[in-house]
Amino acid sequence: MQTIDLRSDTVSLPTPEMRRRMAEAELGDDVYGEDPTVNQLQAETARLLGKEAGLFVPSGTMGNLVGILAHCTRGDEVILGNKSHTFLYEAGGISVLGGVHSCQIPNQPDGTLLLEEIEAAIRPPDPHHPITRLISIENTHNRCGGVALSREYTQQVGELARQHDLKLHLDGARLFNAAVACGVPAAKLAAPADSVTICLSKGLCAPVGSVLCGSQEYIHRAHRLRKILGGGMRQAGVLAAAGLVALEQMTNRLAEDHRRAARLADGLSQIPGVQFDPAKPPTNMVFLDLEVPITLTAVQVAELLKARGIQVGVVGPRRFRLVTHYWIDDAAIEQVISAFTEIL
Ligand code: TLP
Repeated sequence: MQTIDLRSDTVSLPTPEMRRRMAEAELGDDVYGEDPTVNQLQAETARLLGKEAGLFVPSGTMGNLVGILAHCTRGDEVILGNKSHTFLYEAGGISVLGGVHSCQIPNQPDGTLLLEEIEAAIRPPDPHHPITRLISIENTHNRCGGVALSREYTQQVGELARQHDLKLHLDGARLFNAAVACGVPAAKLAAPADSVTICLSKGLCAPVGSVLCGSQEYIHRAHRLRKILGGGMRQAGVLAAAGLVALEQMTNRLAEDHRRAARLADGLSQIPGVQFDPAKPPTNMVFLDLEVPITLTAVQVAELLKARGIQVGVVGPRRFRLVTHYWIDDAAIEQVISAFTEIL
């Protein structure tokens, strides 16, 4: 039985073209800066995001960690959302390894942080306090349902950061999804940020890797931090080759995943007791809750779905996350709707 895996877009396998380019990639030792394919990926990502330089890292988690540590030193503070991936799901790395304190502000349902709340969180110069150094935002925002932050909002946060002499980091793990949803190039969404991490291995299907981008000088610092963390890779061009295909061929098709997420929500909305939060999937994520008259728990439903070859993310006692990606086609969406309908 072929599995329909909606747990995350991270489960997406590389495309045949990626496997071919990986096999044929020109390689060198990237710790010496000599892997031409890695260099090409870094330059191409930086160009697409309108930044001076890029750094290939093994994961989005390392991209954010290196990205934040390249701005902050021990005792500095980053202002971030209480639902941000960095705060919730990166094992506290910025504190554990960098001694960076975090100030968590409530994420609004649309993924934003209120500007007045950011401003109020900026510390006065007082030896009792950590030193506010950085603001970090996320686009699309995972735990807020895959919502995209607008260009205007990001600009406002960027202006606020500059007014207070702070830096802005953007966790753009799914920035290309946001670009599609907002109808603007990714570079425009990244422009107000001093640094941005994008992931190649989520909706873009590459097997491994993220790229952190920023100024030359910033990436120079980040490069050293990546080495400290053990992220200096050798013939990494074999991975970067897939990343190049991701940038060339996969960013332009993400609207398909968004369309399928919308169809999935539409089909599931016919089932009494199924509720959506947000009400309409903004990008490739569908968050749904089981309400009365449904009595089954999310775990029970997930088991019944699994027996039918469907895997979903359980993110609460009565809550699921379903993520569409390249390997989920229209037929799979209809199959998932039918399976949920039968079970519930
Ligand atoms: N998110 C994963 C899980 O960790 C939750 C997922 O399945 O969505 N930033 C954002 C916004 C992310 O969603 C993720 C991964 C990361 C960073 C980290 O990327 P990786 O998994 O490559 O370290």
